[in-house]
Amino acid sequence: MTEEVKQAGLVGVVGRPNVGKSTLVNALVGHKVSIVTAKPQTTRHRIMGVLTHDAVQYVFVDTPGIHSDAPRRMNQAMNRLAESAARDADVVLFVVQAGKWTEQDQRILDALKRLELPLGLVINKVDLLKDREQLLPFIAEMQQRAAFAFVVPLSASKQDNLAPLLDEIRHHLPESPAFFPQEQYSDQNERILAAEIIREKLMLRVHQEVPYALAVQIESMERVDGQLKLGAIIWIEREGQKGIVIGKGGKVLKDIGTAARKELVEQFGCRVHLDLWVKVRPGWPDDPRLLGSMGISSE
Ligand SMILES: Nc1nc2c(ncn2[C@@H]2O[C@H](COP(=O)(O)OP(=O)(O)OP(=O)(O)O)[C@@H](O)[C@H]2O)c(=O)[nH]1
Ligand SMILES: [Mg+2]
Repeated sequence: MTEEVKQAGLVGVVGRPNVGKSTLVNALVGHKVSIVTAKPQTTRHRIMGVLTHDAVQYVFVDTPGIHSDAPRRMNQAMNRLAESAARDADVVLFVVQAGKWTEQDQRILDALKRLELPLGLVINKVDLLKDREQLLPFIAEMQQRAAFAFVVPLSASKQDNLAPLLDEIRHHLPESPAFFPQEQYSDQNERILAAEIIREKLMLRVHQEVPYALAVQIESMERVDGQLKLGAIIWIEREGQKGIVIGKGGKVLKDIGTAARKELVEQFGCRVHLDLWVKVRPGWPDDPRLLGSMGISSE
């Protein structure tokens, strides 16, 4: 039974890289809508995760982590994406790590305050605190920094204390019909979803050696006799990175393909045939055309 949605709105999820924004959105929505890795700068798109619950539709907008050291076009585009997602929101969640405050956090907070929108503070990763008693002074310190509409300490990865956050958010969402059909939990099209799944497996496997200079582009996608046939290009910046991504006898690329295919089968619910190619394009993170074709607008 679906019940009529009476309240709906956009919830911007903003913070520095690696604080757990995507983990939080996935946990709140109850589906993996956004990829997660232990490395900063995992999210590159603005991704909507939708939760429809108790006559309320929450549209969470996951964003790339904002970072001030952004010399490349791609990084600047990511920062702008995050800023515009915050501007368009009905309520903004500023995500920080429990017990940790950096200059980067301060800069983001200063920018968010200027938006004059309801701003909630999410203190994530409380499970990492050695001593829970550290939490109260940290909350008090945060409340000195801004007049937050609410403060919720939680653990996104342990799914601890999520319900109180939804409750707080609900108070700031306008009366509105639903934006998305109730069963829909993401706004991503299948091409981006497929590319993201492959990029996650790639990052998990070779990020150490090829930091940040990785991108995945779906070149072909068709359904043939109930099977999804995908052709994807892995873009790297330098010829020297090819050997790392492909591996001895093609082993690394094969493992990435196997891991990606497994998750693609789960997500798309059908058999999947995946072809991966590795190509070199020097300076791709500065190439507006390639960024555009990957759904990253650099304008
Ligand atoms: N211990 C702990 N780890 C967490 C928690 N939430 C997220 N993480 C981990 O933190 C790392 C970063 O998580 P992401 O969700 O990718 O972080 P993000 O803020 O989306 O990062 P970017 O997309 O790079 O900006 C991953 O290794 C997560 O598993 C938490 O509540 N507790
Ligand atoms: Mg992320």
